[in-house]
Amino acid sequence: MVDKLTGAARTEALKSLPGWTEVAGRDAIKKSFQFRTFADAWGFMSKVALAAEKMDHHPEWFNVYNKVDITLSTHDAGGLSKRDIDLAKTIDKLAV
Ligand code: H2B
Repeated sequence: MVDKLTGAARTEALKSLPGWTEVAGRDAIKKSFQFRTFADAWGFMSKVALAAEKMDHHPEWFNVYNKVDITLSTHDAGGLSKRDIDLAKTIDKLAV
């Protein structure tokens, strides 16, 4: 069972993630990524997909052409957990 992130640990974790914001109306975070082309966006998504599978933690995402909107939440916990923070950090590394 995964614990939801709360209190100071949650505040600190969110501070360490530039560009990620809390989603209104649900316990989740989101960030939008923009690339030069669809191929670049898809390449990024492929890398994220492999990393997510390895971490056994998966994004909710939406792609149009060169844009990828990603939402992270832990379904098993019913909200934000450390697993989302770890995946967000991995995603940020793969976006550069
Ligand atoms: N991804 C996300 N975002 N939330 C989860 O709770 C989750 C997941 N659970 N990926 C994992 C898979 C779980 O279903 C497996 C059995 O570990």
